[in-house]
Amino acid sequence: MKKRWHILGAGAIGNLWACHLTSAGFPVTLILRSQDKLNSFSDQHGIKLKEELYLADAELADSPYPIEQLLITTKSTDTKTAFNSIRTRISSHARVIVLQNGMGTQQWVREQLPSAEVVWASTTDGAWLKQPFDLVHAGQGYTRMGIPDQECYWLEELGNGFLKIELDDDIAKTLWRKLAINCAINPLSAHFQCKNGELINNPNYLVEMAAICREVEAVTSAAGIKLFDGPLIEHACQVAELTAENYSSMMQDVKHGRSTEISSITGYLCKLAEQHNISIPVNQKYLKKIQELQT
Ligand code: KPL
Repeated sequence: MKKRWHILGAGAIGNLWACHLTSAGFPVTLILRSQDKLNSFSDQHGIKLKEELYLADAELADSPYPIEQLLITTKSTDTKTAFNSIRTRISSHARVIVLQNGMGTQQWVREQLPSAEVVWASTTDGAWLKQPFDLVHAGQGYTRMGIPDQECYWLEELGNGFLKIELDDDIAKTLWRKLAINCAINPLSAHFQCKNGELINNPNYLVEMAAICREVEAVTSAAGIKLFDGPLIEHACQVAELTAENYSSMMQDVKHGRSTEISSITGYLCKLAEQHNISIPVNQKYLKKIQELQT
């Protein structure tokens, strides 16, 4: 019998991974936020995806069962509160995967669990929930995962479901690349309330995107991080083109009045810029604009 995975964060990616792990033969438990959510889960006992029902269990954070394997898919900005709500249940030698946008929380989780194996992960899969536990896998991507400067043999066990998984021996760089692209696309699309594709079709937006990219490169090169071979703006434009018809996660959060991940995306970059004494006024401007929308 394979060991159970607990999933903290039952948004679209958490649901998608619950289906993947179930299809790979793991028992899965979703840790839900409220009794209402738990009641609505209990009606179907699983997650619907493409006419199939993937059976899983669900519980609240205060359930007594110990956690040996934990996948964290909360929004990066919710991580600390969610983690603290189950902290006493997590075994000190647990296997943990942190699969999120943004940066900062991966290091934080590792510090909280010094004897655990904490894997960092980044995905390009696209998914959304039609309603709770009724999932659409909108874009087949891949998930890269690894532990910085360490091998992790058990990750191979995870590859038998339907998602594409790649072991990454430079996961910190992968997360940086994702962060750089998110800095370029997310705040602009959220501010202008537009699809990703409009950022490259509207010359005024493109000028802003290019300025953001130059600032990101100034910070990463001061911090000794090599992003891409070519300029960041080229990669950001490629992603905007490939996802032209999509609304970024931040644009959707703003549209629905939800909190955004700006503090662990542009906010993380701005903190690093400050440490290196680099001025990044365009990123600062959008950090402030998006923060203002949330207050
Ligand atoms: O990761 C994304 C997001 O929306 O958060 C991008 C790459 C911008 C695709 O929309």
